This record gives sequence, structure tokens and C-alpha cells, in this order.
Amino acid sequence: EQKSALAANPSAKGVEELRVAFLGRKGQVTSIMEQMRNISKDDRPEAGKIINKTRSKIESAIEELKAEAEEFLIQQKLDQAPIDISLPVQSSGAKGSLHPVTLMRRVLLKEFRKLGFTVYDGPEVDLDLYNFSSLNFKDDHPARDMQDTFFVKDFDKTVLRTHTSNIQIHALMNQQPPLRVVSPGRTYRCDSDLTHTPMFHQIECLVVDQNISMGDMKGVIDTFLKAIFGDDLETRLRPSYFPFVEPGGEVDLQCVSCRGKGCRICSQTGWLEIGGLGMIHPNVFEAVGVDSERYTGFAFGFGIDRIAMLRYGLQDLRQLFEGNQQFLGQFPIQP
Ligand code: FA5
Repeated sequence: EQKSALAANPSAKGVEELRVAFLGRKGQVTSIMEQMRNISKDDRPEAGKIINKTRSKIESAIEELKAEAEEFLIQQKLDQAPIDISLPVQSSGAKGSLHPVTLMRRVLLKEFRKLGFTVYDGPEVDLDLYNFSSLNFKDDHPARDMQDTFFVKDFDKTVLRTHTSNIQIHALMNQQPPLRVVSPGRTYRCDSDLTHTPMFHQIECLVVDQNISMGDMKGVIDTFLKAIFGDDLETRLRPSYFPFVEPGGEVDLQCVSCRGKGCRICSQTGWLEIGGLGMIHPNVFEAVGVDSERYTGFAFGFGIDRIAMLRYGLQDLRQLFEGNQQFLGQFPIQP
């Protein structure tokens, strides 16, 4: 009777009460066992058999009820679950976005591919040999101080590359001219202000062949600047010094914020420097074993972050690396 009442509404507590009522110290089975003394010796074995049989029946019935009660509890929890796992997923509509530097790199690489360039990668942690000395930076020459270098502790002559120009050396050591490669990548300098970050991105371009001229270089630079800025912004080329080129120069782009009038972003000059360039120095050719009588070449390295800064009118370059999703999510896929 108690068993069927419990089966209709199983609970662990009910099962335990039932167990105590039958099998507990004062339970019915226990008290019957105690009365065995009053049974005659002859009848005792038979009675014992019956009682034991009954007890094990009751024990297994209680085990069964216990399992049923547990199952009931699980089912009850499932029925009350606040989440319907069978419902189809509802999209919030939010989509990820590309980082402005990624967008700029993609546009740049697209233009370089159109011009027949291949991408060549190189190490971010590199030996002085590639980052400086093969690029004609003499030991103790003040030109080394132009770039505030991060040195790698405990590793002699190892640096975080200060520019992507190290790839020029890797490429020229591994491939024979003619060469037409482009190398985007991270670069590092101990620098931080409105237009400088300690980690930034450059894109390096290297062309080596017979009869390569400054005119070829200008053609390539004009092509990709037009792809990003259209005819909107003015550019200017001015002479400058880098030990690995001769002659060398720098490209400035009109500051978008003030349209050349002068503001704090461009230090009141109206221009923002975006990269260096020049014709490969014969000493570099010599360091990598290329015949400088036979070949000429040009190289340039531009700041991708600076290009993004100008293209999107950013007020502070450091915003690019602060990880604010609201800021980073506002740039259109098509720049
Ligand atoms: C160089 O790094 C040369 N390797 C460029 C070069 C390549 C010259 C090939 C000749 C031939 P520079 O130190 O000026 O040059 O840096 C190039 C560009 O990187 C700068 O114009 C600027 O756009 C960007 N840049 C440099 N430092 C930082 C910085 N801390 N944060 C963001 N952009 C930077």
C-alpha cells in the first residue's frame, strides 16, 4: 500500500521513511526477527527462510523505489528547465569587423599583386646582421640611434626588428635577381606619442633588376597611394638619409585633419611622414653577394598605421592598439 502511494509521488525522503519502517532498528522486519526466539527449534529454520526471503524482497523493492525517485527528480528538473535547448539560435545581428590596419594592408597588397609583386615574409626577432649591419649601418655609427631599438636580453646581437628592411637582406640572400617582392609586417621601436607606437606596421617593397630607376619607384608609389587616397591628398617627396640607400628620400602626405594648414597631429607642418625610400646602396649589394655593376634596385618602407591614420582621419595612432571594440568596429570593409 505504502509502495503504491510512493510510486505515484516518488521522493527520496519517502523512500527513506519506508526503509526505516521495515528495515530500521524498530522496523517491522527487525521486530519479526526478534520474535524468532519464541518459535520452536524445529520450526525455526523454516521460519528463518521465509523471513529472509521476505526481507530481501523488501530490500530490492526499496532499491527500485530509490532509483525511480532519482529518475523522477531528474525529469522534474528537465521539465522546469528555463532554457529550451531545442529552440533555434537567434542571431544578435552583430558581425565582427576587420582592424583598420588589416584593411589597409589588404588594399596595399591588392595593388602590389596587380603590379606583379610576390609577398616575402621575414622574422620579427632578428640578428643585428639583418636589421642593421648588412644594411650598411656601421658599428657605432650614429645612424643606429635613428631607430630606438629593443634588444633581446641574454641574446647577443638580437633585436626586435626596427623596420621591415631586414627582409631586403633575407630576400636578397635567398633569391637571385630579378626580384620584385613586398613584405608587410610588425615592427618595434621604443616610441610613443600621437603618431608613434612601440609596435607598428610597415610594408617594405624591394625591386632589383637591370636598369631599374627612380622613375620605376615613383610609378609604384603613385599607384598604391592613389588606390587609397584617390586624387584627394597631395604628396611630397624630399631628400633624406638612410645608410642602405643612395640617393634616399622620404614621402610626406598632406595631413587630413587640417588639409595642410597645420595642426597638432602634424606638428603644425601640414604634412605627415609616411615612409622612406631610395635606390639600393652598393654596400648592401656587396653584403649579400649581388653584382652592383650589373643590377640596380629600389626599396621603400611605409608605415601602414600612418596610412590608416590619414585615410580614416584618426586623432591618435595609439587608439589602434587599445583594443576598444567600439572604436575598432566603425571602419567600413571597403576603405
Ligand atoms: C625606415 O624604417 C626605413 N626602413 C624605410 C626605408 C625603407 C627607407 C627602404 C629606404 C628604403 P623610418 O624610420 O622613417 O624609415 O620609418 C618609416 C615609416 O614607418 C615612417 O615614415 C612612419 O610612417 C613609420 N613609423 C616609424 N616609426 C613609427 C612608430 N613608432 N609608430 C608608427 N609608425 C612609425
